Amino acid sequence: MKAPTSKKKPTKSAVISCTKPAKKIRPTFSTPESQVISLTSKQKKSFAKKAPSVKVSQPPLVQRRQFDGNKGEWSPFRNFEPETWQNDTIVIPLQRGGSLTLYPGWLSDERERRGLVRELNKCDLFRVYQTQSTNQPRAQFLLHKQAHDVFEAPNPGYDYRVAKMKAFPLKRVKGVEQMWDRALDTCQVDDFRIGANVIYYRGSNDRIHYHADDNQGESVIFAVVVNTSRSRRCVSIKVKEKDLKDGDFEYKIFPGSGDAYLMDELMQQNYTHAVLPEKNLEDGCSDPREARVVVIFRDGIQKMLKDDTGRPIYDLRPPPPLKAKPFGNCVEGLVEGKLYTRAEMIQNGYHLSVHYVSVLFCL
Ligand SMILES: O=C(O)CCC(=O)C(=O)O
Repeated sequence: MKAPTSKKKPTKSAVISCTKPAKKIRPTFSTPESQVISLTSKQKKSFAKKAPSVKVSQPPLVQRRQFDGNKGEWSPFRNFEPETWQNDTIVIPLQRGGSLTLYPGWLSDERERRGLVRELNKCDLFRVYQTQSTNQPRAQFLLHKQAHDVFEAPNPGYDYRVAKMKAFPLKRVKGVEQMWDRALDTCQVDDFRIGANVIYYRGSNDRIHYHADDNQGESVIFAVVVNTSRSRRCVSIKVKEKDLKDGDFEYKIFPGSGDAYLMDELMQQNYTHAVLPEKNLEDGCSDPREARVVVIFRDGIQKMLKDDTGRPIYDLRPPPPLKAKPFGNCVEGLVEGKLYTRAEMIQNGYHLSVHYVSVLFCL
């Protein structure tokens, strides 16, 4: 694999867009249309109360903090002005190995981004996967050039231990198909052998925990942020090893709509990353204004999958929060002595009750 570089000429507007986005190319659609329409009246009231006074300050693109081995503590997070620029990209070499490259304004055409969000809202391909019987807090699917139209057939996929995700044909989402070759060019690879993974964070509570993309020999992980809120989501990057060394860095990046970033294989060996949740609404519901759509082009080892462990979902509104229910004979739906699966208990919020262990059995 050749070292990924950008062939684009430096443009001032792109450089500026990483800290002070140019109004024209920045998206103004921090809440996708479909989600505005689908708000409950309670959520609308909560927005109405907040809306006039909310000033969303845009975070810088990168922040970092350093570990002081003598004191055994971290410095505060500080804005990071990278020294290494290649054309209009920012290359951050990571001292434990690997690198992170940022491409501010990679998908700068707002119409293209809006079109893709509309297409995704209508595509009916999203699925939710489970980790230990709990729904992962995001919706996603995979696209691949070689995937068959018949979903039941063995298809290329992404198997990241807890979930097996089989690809749909790339042509099913024209907006991603259009981006594919340009992404290949930026990453300087011949193909994305794992595919393009579309992830939809439906609201503030949708997220991805700390992990490394090291399941299928991932050598290129190129994330294009199609849509995010003005406050942007934080992608946090930490050293993988528990024992910290003097001088270790931790990073926070805040890619805006249209920005992209690339992680390499070595980074996956030495660091973990996460997309952190944002603040929920006052009533505890996940805030749909914090929805985020990202397309992740992955190269690595191709794997054919027979099964997919996801469940299709057609409603991209944030799922309701898990509720704790008081225990007692009057608890709706709860039958004393009945057996419940772990998933049922979590779904209904019974697991949060301090008494459930005395009468329920978790299978
Ligand atoms: O949404 C993102 O920016 C990152 C997603 C991610 O961490 C992953 O798919 O491995």
